[in-house]
Amino acid sequence: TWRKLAAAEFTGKEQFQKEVVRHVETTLARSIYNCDDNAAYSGTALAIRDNLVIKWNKTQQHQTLQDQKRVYYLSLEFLMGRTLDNAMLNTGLKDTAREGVSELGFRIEDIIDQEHDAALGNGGLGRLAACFLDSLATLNYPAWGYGLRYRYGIFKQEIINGFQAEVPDYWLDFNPWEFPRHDVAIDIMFYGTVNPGPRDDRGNIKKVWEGGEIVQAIAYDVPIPGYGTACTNNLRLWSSKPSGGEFDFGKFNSGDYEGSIRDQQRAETISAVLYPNDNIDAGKELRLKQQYFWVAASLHDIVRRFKKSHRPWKEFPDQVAIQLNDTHPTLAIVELQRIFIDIENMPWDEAWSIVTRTFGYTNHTVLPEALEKWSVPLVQNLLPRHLQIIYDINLFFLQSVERKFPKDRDLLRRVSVVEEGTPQVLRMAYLAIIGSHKVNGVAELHSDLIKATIFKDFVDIFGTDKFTNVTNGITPRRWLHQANPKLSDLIASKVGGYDFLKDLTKLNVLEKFVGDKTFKKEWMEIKLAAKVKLAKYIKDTTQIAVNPHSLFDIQVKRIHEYKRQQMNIFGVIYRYLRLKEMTPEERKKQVPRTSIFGGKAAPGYWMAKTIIRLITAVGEVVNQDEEINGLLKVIFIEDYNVSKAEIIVPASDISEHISTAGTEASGTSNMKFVLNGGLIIGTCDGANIEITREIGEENIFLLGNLAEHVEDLRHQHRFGKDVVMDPKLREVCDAIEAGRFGPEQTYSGLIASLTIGFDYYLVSDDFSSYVATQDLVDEAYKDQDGWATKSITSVARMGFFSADRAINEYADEIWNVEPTKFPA
Ligand code: 26V
Repeated sequence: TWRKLAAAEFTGKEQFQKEVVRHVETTLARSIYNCDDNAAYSGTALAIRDNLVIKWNKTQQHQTLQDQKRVYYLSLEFLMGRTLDNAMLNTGLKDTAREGVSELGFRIEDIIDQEHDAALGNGGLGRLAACFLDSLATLNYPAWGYGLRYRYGIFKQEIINGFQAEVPDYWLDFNPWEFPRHDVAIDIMFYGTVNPGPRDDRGNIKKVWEGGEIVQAIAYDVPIPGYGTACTNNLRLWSSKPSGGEFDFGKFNSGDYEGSIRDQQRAETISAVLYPNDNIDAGKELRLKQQYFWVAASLHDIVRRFKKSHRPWKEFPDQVAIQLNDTHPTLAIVELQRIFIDIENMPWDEAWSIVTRTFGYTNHTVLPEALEKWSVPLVQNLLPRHLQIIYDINLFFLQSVERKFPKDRDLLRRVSVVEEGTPQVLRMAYLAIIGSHKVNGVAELHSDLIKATIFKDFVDIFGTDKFTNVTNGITPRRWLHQANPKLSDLIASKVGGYDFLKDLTKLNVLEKFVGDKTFKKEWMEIKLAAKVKLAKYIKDTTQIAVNPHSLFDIQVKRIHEYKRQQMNIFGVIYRYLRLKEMTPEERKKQVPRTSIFGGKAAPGYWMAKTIIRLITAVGEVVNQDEEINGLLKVIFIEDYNVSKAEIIVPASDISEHISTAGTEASGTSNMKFVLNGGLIIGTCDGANIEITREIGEENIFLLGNLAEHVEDLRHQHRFGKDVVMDPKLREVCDAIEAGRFGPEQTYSGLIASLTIGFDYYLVSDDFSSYVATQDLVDEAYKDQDGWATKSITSVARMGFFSADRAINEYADEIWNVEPTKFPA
């Protein structure tokens, strides 16, 4: 009977419509006579969700039956954005839905637009995790993501009087994409003490961690549909709540109502908010609590699943691959070792061998301020048993180093997990390296740099084979097909259908058509339409009119000194000063430009906030300067996020990726922009280098000093005699200091960073190259046909940057997993 009654997916428009209406009427208890866009979104989402869930259940059953090795991707951030559109496209239901809702009186675009972004991440690292989930499912890999279910994602950015203000992002009001699993509840302990316990089988006195505070982890599951496959993987997010009931009834009954709720709140605080820092480590206790809470719950889950297979422990690494997305989940290494030795009574060496064969560690940054270091007293207090295990891991590691490199005391000091100082701190990256079998960087230059600099000693100790590169990638489903359907359709019409979305190297067929006049025209019309759409968005949100025929120059990413938005805005000021000097005749020859910025500053990052203020202030001056007459507009797009990126990315003529060489590990928006036919102005940094290699030097505008010269230049800034600022940059600084963009004091810190701050990010060294390269961009843009050739050729050569390629490399080189075979 059950089998006969099993839920079935709907097919076709009528059934879809019936499901939408049923959900609006019964699931939501709303009248269909006052169904607005929002109710229509809910109904549509719930209908699509039903089909997704059926696939999801089948996938999970099938994967369990197949009993293959699984991948677990541990990430504190999953920057998912919206789900509905992606779910419809991946399951092939979008046309059905479009027609279905249209007959009900709605536009699918309006419905899609109702959804709140799932913004559980800061930037590149979190979005990479989301792209990887899409690829894992699309390629049929049995994979789970594990993360935290933050009640508040990254804050909403508002621009008030030109300055950033932060507003909480409460996104869970209506979230049809998650399924609470109240039966998957795991007790997690903090604090407490370690006491001697009974003897184990080998006669050693056991260490017992006890008496701590207990918090419960509740699983929330999110289905992750692959594109054009039934495979629907699982993203499991943990939410914290107090263990054992909502209230302390003792306190409650004695009248201490507030006290009874306080414990509840303390527990719930753990998963309450995403830390909004990107590339900066603040070392806060709550953050460490988040990390352990999530890691412990995830490992408990993974170990429990393994135990159900009744295999011997030594087969654990044949069934389980765990990838650490940066050092944030490094405690997983310690926790698994603890489970093995304290709970499963395994000897240390046997346990450690399993642990190290299980984990892989991905490094995403070389910036010293982003490398996690936890204070020893903090860890001692919160996780006393883990600290002991870390000391043992470190001791055995240092002993092995001593055997290999006898009497090198300084080497031992350098590679120790424990860094001396007051207080002592734990270097989490070192622990991650020691506890993993592979360590990878995210672009070639970055992987080379970590081997040559921050992890050099570890290459000497472990050998070079432990270190590898997997260049990042992006999912072409969301970043081309979903964000830019017209371009995707045009490409499909030339390369023989939509197979390129599953094998992006098929784009190379496009090169045949670079000489095709009508194709080129259509190509450029699609770009213009994307610019018109962005211009409309800008008009609707800022009231500023921008000319869609001007050159759209876009830099959207987190605001950070190393990413050098300051260099961009200084360049804009320089351009403005030149335009002001010109005669009307000279002005007529200029290429009109719209400089578009977007991105959030970490709330405590004062310099980044000053840079935002300078951008908005320049906009205020330039946009209303009638003399300039539309030759230059400066726009700051408020609250840049994934769904806004989907509007912005298709609309660039040129995008900026101008980090100081050697600082941007990879960058991924660079790939998104090029895949959408935009060109790049950028430094020789991160994935820009590989993009150049793939698309050809003639198709990218490179500028600035190379990574290999950065150290020398910094040294010169600090110790060189008579360091003079680049005269063009001097002129810009003078204009700022003359108060042309508001009170000069507002920017004194920013100017000081270039002078008495020794210009750490080398703006002064790269500025004239930057300005000259922007002139080349103008020249190139005057030749629209040549520009179109560059654009098409670049897209044709972008196949390498699919996240599918990256995931296949991880699967082969690091995880040793195979895709699941599904019955036809
Ligand atoms: C670090 C920290 C430190 C502790 C507090 C919160 C926090 C949040 C995030 C991070 C990690 C920053 C590293 C990161 O996002 N790296 C970026 O990773 C991208 C994907 O690999 C890469 O494309 C970017 O170049 C890189 O900056």
